[in-house]
Amino acid sequence: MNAAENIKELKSKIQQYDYEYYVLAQPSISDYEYDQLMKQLEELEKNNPILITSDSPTQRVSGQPVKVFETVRHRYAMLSLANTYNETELKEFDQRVRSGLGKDIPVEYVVELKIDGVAISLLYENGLFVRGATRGDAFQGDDITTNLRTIRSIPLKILKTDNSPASFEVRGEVYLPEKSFNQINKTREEEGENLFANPRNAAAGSLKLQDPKIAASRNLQMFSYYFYTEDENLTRHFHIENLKLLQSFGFSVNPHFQLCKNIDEVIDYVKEWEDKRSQLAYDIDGVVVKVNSIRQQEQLGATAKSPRWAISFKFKAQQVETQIDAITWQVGRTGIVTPVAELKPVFLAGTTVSRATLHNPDEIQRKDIREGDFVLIEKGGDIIPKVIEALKEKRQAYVKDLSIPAKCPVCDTPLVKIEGEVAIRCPNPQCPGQTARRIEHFASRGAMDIEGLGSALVELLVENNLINNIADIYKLKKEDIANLERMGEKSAGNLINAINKSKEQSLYRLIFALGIPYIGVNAAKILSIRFKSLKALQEIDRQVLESIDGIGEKMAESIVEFFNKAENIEIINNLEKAGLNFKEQGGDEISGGQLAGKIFVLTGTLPNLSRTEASELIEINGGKVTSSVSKNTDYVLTGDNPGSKLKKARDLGVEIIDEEELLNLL
Ligand code: 0OX
Repeated sequence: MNAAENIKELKSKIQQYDYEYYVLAQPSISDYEYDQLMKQLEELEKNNPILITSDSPTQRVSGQPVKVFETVRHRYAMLSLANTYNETELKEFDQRVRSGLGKDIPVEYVVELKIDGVAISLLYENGLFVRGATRGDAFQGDDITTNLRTIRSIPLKILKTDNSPASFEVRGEVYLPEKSFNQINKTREEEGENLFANPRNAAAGSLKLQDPKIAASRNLQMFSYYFYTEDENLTRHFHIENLKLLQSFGFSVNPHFQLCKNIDEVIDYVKEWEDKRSQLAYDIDGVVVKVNSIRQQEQLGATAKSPRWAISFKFKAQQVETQIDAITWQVGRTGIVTPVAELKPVFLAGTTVSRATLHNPDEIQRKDIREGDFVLIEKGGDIIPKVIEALKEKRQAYVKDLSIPAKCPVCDTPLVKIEGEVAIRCPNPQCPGQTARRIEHFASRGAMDIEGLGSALVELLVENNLINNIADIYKLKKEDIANLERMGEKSAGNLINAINKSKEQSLYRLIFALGIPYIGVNAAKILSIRFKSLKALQEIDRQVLESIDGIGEKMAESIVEFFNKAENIEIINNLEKAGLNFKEQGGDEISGGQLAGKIFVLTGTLPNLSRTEASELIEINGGKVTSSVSKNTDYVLTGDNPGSKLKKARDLGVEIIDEEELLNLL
C-alpha cells in the first residue's frame, strides 16, 4: 500500500472510531489502539505533507488564533423559538397549528429535549464541513469555524452514504456536559479566574475563544436537531426522517426524540422529562415541540421572530432542599449589608451549592426564614442561588428568631436604614468590606475585565494594605504581588499585564466600573455615548442628566452625588494619571447589542424619535450611524420628507426601514 492509500484508510478508520466514541458512545477499540492509529497517521502526514487534507482527524485544531470573528450571513434565518410555560399554552399552540392547516387535517408532532447550550449553524459542501456560525441577530452571525472544528461530535466529513448531498445546512446546540463544566470551573478557581455561572455560559465563552487550542481542551459537544437542503433527492417529508438522516451522516442527535400523535402525548412527554431531567449528564431547560410534516411546516411558515410550527416548553428552574447552618451578613460595594444563607452543601443543576442570597432583612422577615431551617433553593442565571421558602413543617422548636445586625460586620460602624428602601447600609466609605467589593466590581468581567483579580486576591491585597481604592490597582508592583501567599513570579507578571491591558478599556466600561450606585451597564453606555468623556460627565448637572432617555431621577441624583465627593475626584484624577482611557472612541466600541456591527444612515423626519434619539438608540445597541449611503450601509432609516439618500439606498439595494421597523429590530 502506498502512503496515499495508507493515509486514506487510516483517516476512514479513525473517522469511524470517532463516530463510535463521540456520537454513539460505544467505542469498539481501546484508547491505546486509537492513539496508535492517530500516531501512524500523524507520522505519515509529517512525511507527506502534500497529502494532508482539511478533513483529516489530525487537523481538528488548525489555523492561527483569530483576532476578530468574521460576520457571515445565514442562508436560512436562525429564528428563535416562542416559549410556553404550561399545559394550556401548549394546547393553544396545538389549536393555532390546526387552524393554520385547516380543520380535521391530522397533525403529528416530534418532541425533543431542549438542550441548554448555544445555537449553531453548520454548512456542508460536497460532504465536507466548510463553515460554522453563531446565531447572532438571526440573519448574520460570527464565523467560528476554527473552534467548531475542534468538536469531535461534528463530522469534518460526513460518513459514507449512498446519497451524497451537494450542499446542506445543520442546526444544533453546542453544549458542555456537567462534568466538563465542573472541571473547567475547578481549574479556573485554582487559577484565580472568574467562574462561569453555568454550562451554557461556559460553552458560549469557549466558542468565542480566539485560540482553537483552548477551545479544543474544553470538551464541547453538539447535538444536531434540524436539517436544511435544496437538494431534491435528499428532502425528506418528515422531520423525524431528517433526524435519522443526520444520524446516518455521523451527526450526534439527542436520542430522546419521540413521535407524538397528538398534543396529549406531547404533554405526557413534557411531564416525564420534567422529572427525569436531573438524570442527564447535561442541562436541558425544556422540551421542543415540532410539527413532523415538512410540508405542514412550510404551510405554517414563520412570524418575524419564530417559526409557527415549533414551540418550546420551558421547565421551571430546578429546586432542591437543604438546611441553613447559619445566616451571615455581607457588605456590598455600595455599603448595602445583605444576609447570606450558609447552607449544608447540596448538588443543584450541575454544581455544589453552599451559599444562597437572602436579599435583604425584609425578605427574611416576609418569608420567615431562620437559622437551622430546612429550605428550598433555586438557581437563576447567577452563580449565587436564592432561597425560595422555608419548610415550616420541618422547623425544630429551638430555631430562634433572626436578629438584624445594628453594626457593620466588617468595620463595626452603626448601620443605617434608608428611608423608603428595604436595605440596611454601612455608611462608612472607608469600610474595608466595601472597599474590597468595589475593587472586585471594578476588575470584574463586565467592567474593566482584569483577568486574575478575583475576590480572594482582592481581599488579600486589601488586608495587606497594598490597595485601598480602585486607583491603587494601577500602583501595584510585581514584587508586591509576588510576595503574597499563593502567588508567584509568573502569576504576578500575568496580573500586571492584565492590569496594564485594562487601561485601554472603553469609556462605558470605566463608567460602569466606578461603581456609581444605580448605574448599570446600560446606563453607562448611554452616558458614554452622550458625553463622550469622563471629564464631561463629571461636570454635568442634574437637570441635564434627568432629561436623558434611560437616565432616571435616582440615577441622576446618584451621579451628581458621586462626583461631588472629594475622595471620588481624587480617585478619578489618579486613574487619569495612570493612563486609563477617559474618552469614548466611537459607536462600535459598544459591542454585543442587537445591532452590533450594523451601519445606519438616517434621512427625513421620524414620527416619534428625534434624530439624536434615534442615533443614540442605534449606538446604545451596538450600531453605528454614518452620514452617507454606500454599499457598506446596512439600513437606511427613513421618515417624512426624505432626501436624496433614499434614492441612493434604492439604487444600491440597501434595506430601507422606518421607525417602527427599527424598534422591531430591537
Ligand atoms: C434545542 C433546540 C433548539 C430549529 C429550527 C426551528 C426550531 N435547544 O434543543 N431549536 C430547535 O429547533 C429549531 N430544536 C431544539 N431541539
